[in-house]
Amino acid sequence: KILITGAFGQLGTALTQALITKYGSDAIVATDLNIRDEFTCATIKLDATNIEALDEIVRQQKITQIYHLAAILSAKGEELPLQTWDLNNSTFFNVLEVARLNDIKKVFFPSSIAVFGPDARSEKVATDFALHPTTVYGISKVAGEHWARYYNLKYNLDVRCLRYPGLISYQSLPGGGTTDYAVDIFHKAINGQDFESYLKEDTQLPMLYMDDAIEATLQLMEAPKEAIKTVGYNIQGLSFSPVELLTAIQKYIPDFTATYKPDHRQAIAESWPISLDDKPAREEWGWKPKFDLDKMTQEMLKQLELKKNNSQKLHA
Ligand code: VAH
Repeated sequence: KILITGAFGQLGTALTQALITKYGSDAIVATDLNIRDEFTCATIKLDATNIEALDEIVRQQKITQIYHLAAILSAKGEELPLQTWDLNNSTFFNVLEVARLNDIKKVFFPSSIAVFGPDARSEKVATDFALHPTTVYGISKVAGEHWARYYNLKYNLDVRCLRYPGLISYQSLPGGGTTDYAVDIFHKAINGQDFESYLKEDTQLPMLYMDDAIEATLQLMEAPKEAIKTVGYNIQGLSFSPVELLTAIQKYIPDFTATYKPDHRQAIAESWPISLDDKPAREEWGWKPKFDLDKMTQEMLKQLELKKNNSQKLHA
């Protein structure tokens, strides 16, 4: 059975559903600090900082794989640096220890482009470029990659990591990230509201539509162990700036407008790459994105329109 921590976060909401669709509800155990009746699988309240509680669920539910998604993201992390370091690091350490002691077959650790720093602010940053993170979140992701490598080498624990760009999805609102503007903007467009961007209009960032992120995650986790040669794979979906995303949306909602009021997240965004080289992911386990800016924009607007109509019917 597969255990997911942080199952109700932005990535967790979509990935848990995808795992249920692929393996069936009985094969999945969704956990989080705050749970909702949203999935057809077992859903259990879990504080992942509590190693005994985690160990108990792993043994009781006969878990064989763990997807550890619980974490505080980049922007929120800068408001609570010590708590973020402690929560992100101690929860992953608990997952690694419980996995080692319960002979877990595979562990997934979501890393991030946040592992890079300002010296990597360029195009096609290599997977083996120096990691000089300047956010606590990024530091915790670099530490996570090193712990993954350590447990792989010392205990032969099969821990696999992807460095996600900013994720764009319709299933839930993101929380505490620097790339969240690229999700919020679609909600504003659908609701006929103007959009205020907390990043400068020309700030390019690597992004990924959630379907591609899910596909990459399942491909990575299904690949034969000998194919995995890298801890922390770069994957490049698409890179765009707020004004490029606005223009893509205006193709379908012409009178939609935006204003730009950069805040503390501008400096975080400028410390990350513009785009990534993802040759290792393509060559070692067949990574290949499907969504470009226009296809993602169409899909997001369609899905959010559907959600809006359904909720209106519900409340009619
Ligand atoms: C964040 N969405 O903004 C996350 C992600 C690359 C960005 O790690 O913190």
